Amino acid sequence: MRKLVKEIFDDKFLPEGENMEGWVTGIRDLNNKIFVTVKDRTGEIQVVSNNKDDAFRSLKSLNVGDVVSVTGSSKEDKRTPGGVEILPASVQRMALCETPVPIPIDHLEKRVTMPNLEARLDARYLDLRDSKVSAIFKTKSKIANSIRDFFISDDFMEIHTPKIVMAGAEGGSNLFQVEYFEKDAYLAQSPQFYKQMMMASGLERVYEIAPAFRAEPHNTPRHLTEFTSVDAEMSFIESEADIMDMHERMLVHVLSDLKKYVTEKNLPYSPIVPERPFPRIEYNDAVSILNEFGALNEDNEIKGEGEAAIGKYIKEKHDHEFVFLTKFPKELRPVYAMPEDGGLTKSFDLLYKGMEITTGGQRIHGYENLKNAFKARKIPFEQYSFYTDAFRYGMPPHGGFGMGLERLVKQIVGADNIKEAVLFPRDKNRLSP
Ligand code: AMO
Repeated sequence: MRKLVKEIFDDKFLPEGENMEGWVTGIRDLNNKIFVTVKDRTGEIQVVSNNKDDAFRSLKSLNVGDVVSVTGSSKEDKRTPGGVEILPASVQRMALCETPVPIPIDHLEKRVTMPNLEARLDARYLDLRDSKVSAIFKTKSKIANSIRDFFISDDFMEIHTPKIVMAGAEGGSNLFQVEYFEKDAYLAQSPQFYKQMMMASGLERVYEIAPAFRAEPHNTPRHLTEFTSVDAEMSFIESEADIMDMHERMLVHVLSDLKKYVTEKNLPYSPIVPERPFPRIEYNDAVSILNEFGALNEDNEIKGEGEAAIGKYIKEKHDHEFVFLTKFPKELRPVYAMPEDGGLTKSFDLLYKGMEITTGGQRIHGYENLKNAFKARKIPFEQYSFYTDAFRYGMPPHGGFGMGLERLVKQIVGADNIKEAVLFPRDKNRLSP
């Protein structure tokens, strides 16, 4: 029966006749003695043999990357990682790893310089054999689970909305058009319209974790053409502050869960569990601060560099990694944002370590108000009746947020590029694998 490396380490022992199975990660051949490391999903163990053993020749014929089954006994040795090594009785190659490999996989743990990202993405399955890389996806999976836990415990219901849609929710030019029989359709930029329509359904609190698509022509470290959008929408709010409170609680839950997880799994980062409430700055005040630093571009909009400067300012002033930018000017927000006096809206962005990870706010819920907002922007209201009709039959005050999962993961693991946080990322040039 197969024993996992962790079980062998825990028991300090591989019972005779039982085997371990995994990938060869390293071979040290000293002619009359050979050391082979084999890794499974739980850890890496050393197999040692000398030239008098039957298994010696089989071990000698292995390539790094091969899949093997090793049967034998074990010996405790404090000098080896895990404190146990395997003395093989037989070694069977279950699958060959062809040579040369497309990216270096020898001694992955000790990979000194990482091959370039594009080469790694082309051979992602091999790249993931590096525990530093797989750690990112363990983290992402753990975060997605914690988000679900949070929403379930807060009485939110998971929904699944269409990704082939008739119209974009976020405006702008970054819509992917698809041929849909005789019609034009688009890939959904956001579940915005649908999660809002659910507010007229009586279900009150919904969330979705699903792909969203944006035709981003620029290859930047923070944009993908396909990303995972974590969306929430809830009814009967008093203002956007209710949404910010809920979002804070979600992130505290996620980061404290993750803190325990990284310790347990020995992952190479240590997230800080944020104090509540998170710092909040009104958008226009942030603009003034940035003007003082000279960190704004000429259109006076807070973008990448401005976000980084605000993040730094908040870290220094409040020792906090998060900051809400609130009360965004109307012209920077989509039509559905709830307006407020002074040309502002009841909407916010959340920055984490100097990068936007979330947008949210209160939405317009009055049918006539929505109609006027469409008119003011010269958007043809009738074309959106599939959405706006939901506001005619009892739409409660509501709001929500959309958070980019990969942006959150990128910031937690400290990756330079958001593509590090996607198994098989998509950008303008990459459609494969
Ligand atoms: P927004 O367009 O700001 O808002 O998107 C919400 C969050 O999604 C992430 N994001 C992206 N991540 C990677 N690559 C991209 N190209 C990309 N575009 C967006 C960001 C961003 O903060 N409907 C609103 C949300 C709401 O108000 O509920 C929306 O989509 O982290």
